[in-house]
Amino acid sequence: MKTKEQLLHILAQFTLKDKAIAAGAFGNGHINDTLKVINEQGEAKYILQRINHSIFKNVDMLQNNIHAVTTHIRKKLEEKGETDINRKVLTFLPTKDGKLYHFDGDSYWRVCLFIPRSTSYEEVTPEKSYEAGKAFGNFQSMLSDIPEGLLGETIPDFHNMTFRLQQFHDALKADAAGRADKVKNLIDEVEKHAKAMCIQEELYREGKLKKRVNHCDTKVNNILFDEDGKVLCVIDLDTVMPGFVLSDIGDFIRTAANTGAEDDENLDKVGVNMDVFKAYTRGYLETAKFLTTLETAMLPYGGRLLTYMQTVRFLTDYINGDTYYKIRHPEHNLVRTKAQFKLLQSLEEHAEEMDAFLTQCEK
Ligand code: ADP
Ligand code: GN1
Ligand code: MG
Repeated sequence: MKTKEQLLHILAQFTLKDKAIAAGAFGNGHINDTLKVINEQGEAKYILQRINHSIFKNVDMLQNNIHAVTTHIRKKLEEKGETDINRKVLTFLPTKDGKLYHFDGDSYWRVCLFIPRSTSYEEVTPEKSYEAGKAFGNFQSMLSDIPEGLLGETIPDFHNMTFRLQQFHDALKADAAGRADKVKNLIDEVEKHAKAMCIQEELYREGKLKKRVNHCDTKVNNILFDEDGKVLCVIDLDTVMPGFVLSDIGDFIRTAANTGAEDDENLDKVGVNMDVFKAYTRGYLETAKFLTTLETAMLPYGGRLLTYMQTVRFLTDYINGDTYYKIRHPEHNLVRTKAQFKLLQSLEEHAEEMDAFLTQCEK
């Protein structure tokens, strides 16, 4: 990591109103480095992020996407007569030479306003889940009329299950870390589920599913809530891009409707929290009015799909020798894989109950 002086020098490249005096690590993300920036009065004023350039290879596209998305949403909020808009959409600050990011010779940096009196959670109550459902449905609705072709795929094939399985098979073939033997049972489970988990791509080819602009990382901690438990803002916009709509219910169910943690070592704790699932679905259906009948019917499948996809992605990274996700110990990706797979099993056990709930919602 950079020294304090280096970080302050990076911050000095941006058009900040307040003088930055310190920046410290913040949040639990697996990809970028996020820092909270303090002013002379000790108040949090900015978020500084080092973009993970080995994952987001086209930083221009990435930052142009984010600029287009935040500008579009800001305009919608203004048209609706919303107040306190700087707490309801992220505000990125340009550099002194008018760029959307700063390159310091080896890393790419960006700065946005810190949203005051906001909190993100790793776990939510059904009440907050309902609010989150409405927020993500609304986020997708606001972006539904963004001009086609304006947003690029910041990570090509990001939520393409067929592609993720291809990467998994490539990892198995190379077995770079010599770990494949050790995880034979998990590999078998991945294979058993593979066909059923690739139906979105098939339905798309048949013209039955369309692509929409999605957030594609609707983890529970990518929402900021205010003091009253209401959603202020959807954050972490790196992966907002065209894809399949199920992504944005799937990742929330995967992270918020889990009675355990994403990397729980105690698998007995891992399982689906049906109250959180139901609350999210109710909220989401209220604002995601654009859904087709087929997409609506597939919402519970979205939870299983994203949990399966994450199982495959963590296992692939474990087999590759931990080259993608930040890890806190050598077996972290394996622990994550097992916890995700346990959640998948629980989601499968509750599939009928989820379908029945959906039918009831539609009446
Ligand atoms: P990552 O890619 O590392 O997940 P995020 O953009 O999600 O990065 O930020 C990590 C955490 O920092 C979030 O979960 C949230 O708690 C906090 N955070 C991010 N942006 C802001 C902001 N503008 N204002 C307040 N808190 C923020
Ligand atoms: C990563 O950046 P973060 O921690 O919100 C990942 C997501 C995964 C998630 C698993 C760009 O998200 O796709 O679902 O970890 N982001 C990227 O927790 O790969
Ligand atoms: Mg995040």
